Amino acid sequence: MKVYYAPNTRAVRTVWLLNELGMEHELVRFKLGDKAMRAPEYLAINPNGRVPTLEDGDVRISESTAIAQYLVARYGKGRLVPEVTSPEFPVYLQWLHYAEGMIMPPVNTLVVETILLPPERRSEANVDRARKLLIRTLTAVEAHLQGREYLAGEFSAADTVTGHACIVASRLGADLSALPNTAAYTQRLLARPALQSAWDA
Ligand SMILES: N[C@@H](CCC(=O)N[C@@H](CS)C(=O)NCC(=O)O)C(=O)O
Repeated sequence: MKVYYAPNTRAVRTVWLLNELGMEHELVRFKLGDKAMRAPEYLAINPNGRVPTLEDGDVRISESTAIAQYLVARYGKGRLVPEVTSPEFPVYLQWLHYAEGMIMPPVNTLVVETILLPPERRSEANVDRARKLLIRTLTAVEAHLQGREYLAGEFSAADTVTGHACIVASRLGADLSALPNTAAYTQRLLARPALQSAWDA
């Protein structure tokens, strides 16, 4: 099992889940901005030149949510995913996919507008709109977490994806002070050794 990884990226989700499952893996390390991520050798593996990519024998997947779904389906042995017949299963699917569908689009805008673009090309209007949208998407997480410790019953693969997105959003400046359930949730996740070692991998 090989993971193409860079620190502080969505690749943390994959390594976190592998750690939670206790699965051995090899890391191919990049740093964001490395020319090697756009080199023909890596583009042949991931045509977008992004991380994560998972290789498992002949299997190659490069969407972090799909990787999570694959790992628990193929190797979870029932762990980290609710039973298909359980009422928590559709809840799990909803929140597993929520990160890439809803939280990450405004996060991507904030990364571009506050980190990647040179100052003269940044737009305050884009930043304001992205911040408002991000808070709206996190407010839905907040309401869902009322009375819950995790997104879908017990800790699950959905937390390694959408929980990671909540942590990234707060690190990018999303103010969680009015979102106490989400703030407590991110602290709960950050206390997990499997996440700590994925972050420092
Ligand atoms: N939807 C993809 C997004 C992958 C993605 O955008 N990864 C970022 C890091 S979080 C990346 O590799 N960026 C490098 C670049 O754009 O050069 C996923 O969920 O895996």
